Amino acid sequence: MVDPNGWDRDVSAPTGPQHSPPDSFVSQANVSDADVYATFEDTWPECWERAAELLEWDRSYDTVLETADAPFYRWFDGGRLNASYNCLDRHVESGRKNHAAIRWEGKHGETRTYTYRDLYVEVNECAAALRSLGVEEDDVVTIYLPMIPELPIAMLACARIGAPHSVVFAGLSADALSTRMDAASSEYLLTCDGYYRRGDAFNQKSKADNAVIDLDQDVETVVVDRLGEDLPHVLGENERDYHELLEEFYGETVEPVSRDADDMLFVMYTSGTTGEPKGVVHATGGYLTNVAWTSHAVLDIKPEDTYWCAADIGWITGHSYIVYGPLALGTTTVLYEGSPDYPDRDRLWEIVDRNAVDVFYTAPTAIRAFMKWGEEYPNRHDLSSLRLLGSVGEPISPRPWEWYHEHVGNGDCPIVDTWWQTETGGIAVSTLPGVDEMKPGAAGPSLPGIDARVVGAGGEPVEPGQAGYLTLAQPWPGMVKTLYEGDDRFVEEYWRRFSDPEADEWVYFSGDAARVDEDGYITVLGRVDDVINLAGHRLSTMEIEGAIADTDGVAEAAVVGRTADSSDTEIYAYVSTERRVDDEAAVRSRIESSIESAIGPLALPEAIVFTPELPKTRSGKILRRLLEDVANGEELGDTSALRNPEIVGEIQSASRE
Ligand code: 6R9
Repeated sequence: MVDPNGWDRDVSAPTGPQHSPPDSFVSQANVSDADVYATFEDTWPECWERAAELLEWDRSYDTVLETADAPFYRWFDGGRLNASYNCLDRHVESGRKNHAAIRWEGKHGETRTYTYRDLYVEVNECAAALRSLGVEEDDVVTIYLPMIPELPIAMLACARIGAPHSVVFAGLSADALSTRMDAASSEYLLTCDGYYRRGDAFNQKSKADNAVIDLDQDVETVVVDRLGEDLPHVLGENERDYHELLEEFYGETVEPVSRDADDMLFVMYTSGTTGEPKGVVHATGGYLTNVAWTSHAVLDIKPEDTYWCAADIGWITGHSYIVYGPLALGTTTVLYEGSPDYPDRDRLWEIVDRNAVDVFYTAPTAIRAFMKWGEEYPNRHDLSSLRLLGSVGEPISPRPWEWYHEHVGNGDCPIVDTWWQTETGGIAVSTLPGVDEMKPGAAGPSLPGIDARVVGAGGEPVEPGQAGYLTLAQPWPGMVKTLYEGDDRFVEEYWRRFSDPEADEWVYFSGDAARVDEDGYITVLGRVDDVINLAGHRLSTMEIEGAIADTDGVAEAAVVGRTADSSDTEIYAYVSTERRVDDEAAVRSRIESSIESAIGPLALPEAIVFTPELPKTRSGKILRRLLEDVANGEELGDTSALRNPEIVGEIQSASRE
């Protein structure tokens, strides 16, 4: 683990002027009473009942928080509910059946709108279809689909019948898919023939086929025909066409299965500190409560809004804030299939304009790209429908923050810089847009009911301005329930570092470094473990190193992130080969194809630097920290702990080539 005090380089301290939310925003905000912080603190954990009231429960819970098996907390113990019922049926029943639920923006010009009734009908048919294939309650269904309506439909169909879903990002490789299906013993797969990216047709089915071949279990596959004539495909044994299958269940309805609050809603694989992805398990009651509440209190979503989170459903942001949060509140959620710069760099603003989007939520990597492209693109469109902007996934430094505020928000939309993780399920640190001042560069205080603390190596609180480790000192409803691989790894990964099990005191460690100011505003600095945050994708350095080490001729590899000038993080790979390499280009391309097939193209390094040796401590540990400083062009600290200090100069000059 890294000392967080070396991390100040990545995010400049908040320097910009503070901004207050405009009165026009405050007066209409879902939450605008500053007392909410004190009330939640005084009444914790019962305060979370206020959030649970946003849902409809089949049976109300007996206890808000059951701590007997900490850190295996049970939220809303004894309660029962169904997530698909909460996202669909209750809106249909309350006279809002013709309200738009999903507005899909496909490849240029292609759009589809699903009312709540439409969505209800197709989710029911899909649920009936899944049952007919043999899916039972608690069977894990893997969904490997791009941003098409069938993706949230399949998720809600799973939720309806109590089958946890495991959505695998469509851009991941066949190997990555089969690893995840294997880990979850998943025997059902929903995928498609292919999808469009920047106007080109990509084959998805061939990746899915290769994944299934690798598995020991038999798999039933359902294939959505997305590309039609653009990419003809044939169906094999155990494969069904999605639309043909659904036709067999035309108009059929399926009673939503009442799930225990603690029953698993889904598993989401994410990168951890080892090469093995972690299966983060979320429970139905706590997760749905948490995402509905934060959608209401932080994203300020109203049922009559058109809301757009421009993320991919294949990651947690899309699960929580494209699908479950907004649909639980009965709003219209926009689903966008394409890229931000195709056919032109004003594509997103054109969609905001045409749909009169009220709330827009995206990632700093996108905001930095918009800034680079220039204000002429947002200026081409009427963005006056926007009321609130959000940012998630990485630290956002003051300059892009101000640009976003001025050129997208016209200077009068509050911005919420929301810190959270796959494991937190929902937003944990952010300003409340109807209550708090904004400080560009700082995410904000802990949300009401959350206790985020920045601590030193011994768990003691750090002084304001000092860097430390970001922890959550109290449980919260959206918290990871356990890891699919097992309870031991769950305790090890998140709780061991700062807890005192003897005293039954449990503190969650996020893996991030942060700083806190006098007002309790937290600036997140970045990961202190072996996870790289790359344009909103969480990647494990160990996983990439593993893929490189699998390449013929490679002896060892170390992968680090480079984040110069608060710009996008890039992957730098330092590689030593088994023997002298005459044809570096050939090894380089073998390394690249190994990474592509193990993880996917998103994990390809920006630079692969060959070196005769990697810098190592006397005990033989690779000093990644030092390589990180080399990649970032930092001053190198003390290299005396190295067994081979002479290698450093060589690596530095090779890095500059
Ligand atoms: C939601 C999501 C989690 C990691 C997290 C942190 C980084 C997320 C951030 C942020 C600074 C923010 N992160 N939001 N860093 N400011 N507002 O991104 O989940 O993919 O699990 O990544 O992302 O490093 O630990 P996930």
